Amino acid sequence: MGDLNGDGVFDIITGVGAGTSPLLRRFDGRTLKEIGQGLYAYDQAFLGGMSVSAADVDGDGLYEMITGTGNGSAPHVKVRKMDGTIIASFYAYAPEFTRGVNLITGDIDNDGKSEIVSTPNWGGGPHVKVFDGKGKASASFFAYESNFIGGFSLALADTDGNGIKELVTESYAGRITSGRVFDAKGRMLKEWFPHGTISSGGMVIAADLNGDKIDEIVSVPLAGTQSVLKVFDGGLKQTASVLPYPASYTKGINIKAVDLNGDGIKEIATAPKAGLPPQVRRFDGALKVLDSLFATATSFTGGIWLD
Ligand SMILES: [Ca+2]
Ligand SMILES: [Ca+2]
Ligand SMILES: [Ca+2]
Ligand SMILES: [Ca+2]
Repeated sequence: MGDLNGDGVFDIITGVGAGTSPLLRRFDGRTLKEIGQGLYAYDQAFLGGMSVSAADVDGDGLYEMITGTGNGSAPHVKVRKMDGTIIASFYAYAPEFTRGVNLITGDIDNDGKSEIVSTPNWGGGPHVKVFDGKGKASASFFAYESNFIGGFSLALADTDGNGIKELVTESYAGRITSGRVFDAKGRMLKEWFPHGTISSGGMVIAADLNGDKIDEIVSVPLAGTQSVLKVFDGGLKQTASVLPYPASYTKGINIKAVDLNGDGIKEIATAPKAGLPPQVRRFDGALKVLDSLFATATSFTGGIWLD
């Protein structure tokens, strides 16, 4: 989401998953009416899905729409103004790599313009690249061993409160589950092990959960280990942990930081990935449970995605 038309309200941009043409649509956040017509981010025949992000990459106060191709195409990134005009178009990795590219955006060098941070989809190695809005790379580094292809989770977090976000990673399955913090140039600042010596991997998100302008880091293990949710402070010290679901549950949790009560401080929403009724729970930064709801019929145990 991002403010596309400068009215101060976040607008909604939607992409599509694999299996259908890569249609990009814009909706006014105030009226929920579609802005203009949907447009194809890539060739209409491409059915590999796409990643979509919104960020102000040129510092004019309006958000641009940034897309990356999904599996089955060269790793093609396009940056568009709200009216659809393409202002950058580039390959994040060699065009021979056809598993797709994931994108995350944020201003990580504090110049008022968002960078575009790319990672390859699974199978592409832990190669992180940082681009400006024109597609010029400012950093390129491996977050883990270059031959590690298990994948990893990536979040942007200001862990020291200096107003500049760092890159925080957590490795997926296949090595000891390692959390790492990098600066915008790819220099590793810290490493920690959020879940001891497990090798099933974990995922991270980051948000300021207590309003002190330092982002907390939230981690959950992937499937295969007890699904415990942990919060770490900017110094990577664990400050809270909770089992959102029964202690025997090991199939993994989707997590998302959301500010549902509008106080400017984010809460954490959780949902089981599989094998449990679709109970979404919400916790504050100290992991005190705030509320629970069932996203669909309680008999459905296929897992719930949060967005
Ligand atoms: Ca802009
Ligand atoms: Ca920047
Ligand atoms: Ca920082
Ligand atoms: Ca904080």
